[in-house]
Amino acid sequence: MAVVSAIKEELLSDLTENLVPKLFSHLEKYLIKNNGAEGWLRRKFDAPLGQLPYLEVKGKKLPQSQAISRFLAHEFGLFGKSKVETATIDAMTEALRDLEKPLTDWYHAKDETKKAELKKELYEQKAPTLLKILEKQLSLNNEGSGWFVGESITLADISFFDWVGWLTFGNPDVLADYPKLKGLHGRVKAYEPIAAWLAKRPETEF
Ligand SMILES: N[C@@H](CCC(=O)N[C@@H](CS)C(=O)NCC(=O)O)C(=O)O
Repeated sequence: MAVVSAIKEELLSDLTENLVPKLFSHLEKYLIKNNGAEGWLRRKFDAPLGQLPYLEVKGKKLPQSQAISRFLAHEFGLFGKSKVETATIDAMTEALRDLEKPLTDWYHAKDETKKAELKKELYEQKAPTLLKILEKQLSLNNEGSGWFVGESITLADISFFDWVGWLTFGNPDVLADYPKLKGLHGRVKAYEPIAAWLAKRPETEF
C-alpha cells in the first residue's frame, strides 16, 4: 500500500511540476507559431495521432484532449466519488463541449453577415439555453453555494470555468443573468491551484 501511494505521489508531483506545463507549452507553441512551420510538422510527426494536444506520462504519449482531461481528473480526484457522480460530471462536461462547434464556427467565420448570424444564435439561443439549465442544476446541490456535483470541486466545475472563458470572447458579462453560476465561476477562479496557474500562465490568443 505504501509503495502504491509513493508511486502515486511521485506521479502527481511529476504531473504538476513537469507534465502539465509541458502539455501547455506544446499547445502554446502550436497556437502561437503557424501550423505550417517546420517545427510543427516535426511535432506532428511525434504526436501519436498527428494532432495536439497530447500528454506525456512516464514516456507514454496520450492523445485526445478529452481522454487527457479524464485521465487527469481521475488522477487528481476530480471525477466524483461514485460511478453515478463520475457519469454526471462526464455528461456535464460533454454538454458544455457541445458549445465548441457553434463557438468555433462563429469565431472563425469570415463572412460578416454569417458571422453576425452565428453570434446571435450562440449568444441568444444556444449558450443561454445551456446556462439556464446549469444554473438550475447548480441550485439543486447545496442550494448552489458549492459545486456542481458532490461536496468538492470536480472536472465539471473546471470545464464550466473554461467554457465561460471562451464565451466571454463575444460577451464579457455572459453570466450576468445567472447569479449562482457567477458565484461558482468566482469559486473556481479562487480555488488555490487554479488561481496559481492563472497568475502565471502565458498570454496567448486562446
Ligand atoms: N479530438 C481531438 C482534436 C485535436 C485537434 O483537432 N487538434 C488540432 C489543434 S486544436 C491540431 O492538432 N491540428 C493540426 C493538425 O491536425 O495538423 C482532441 O480533442 O484532442
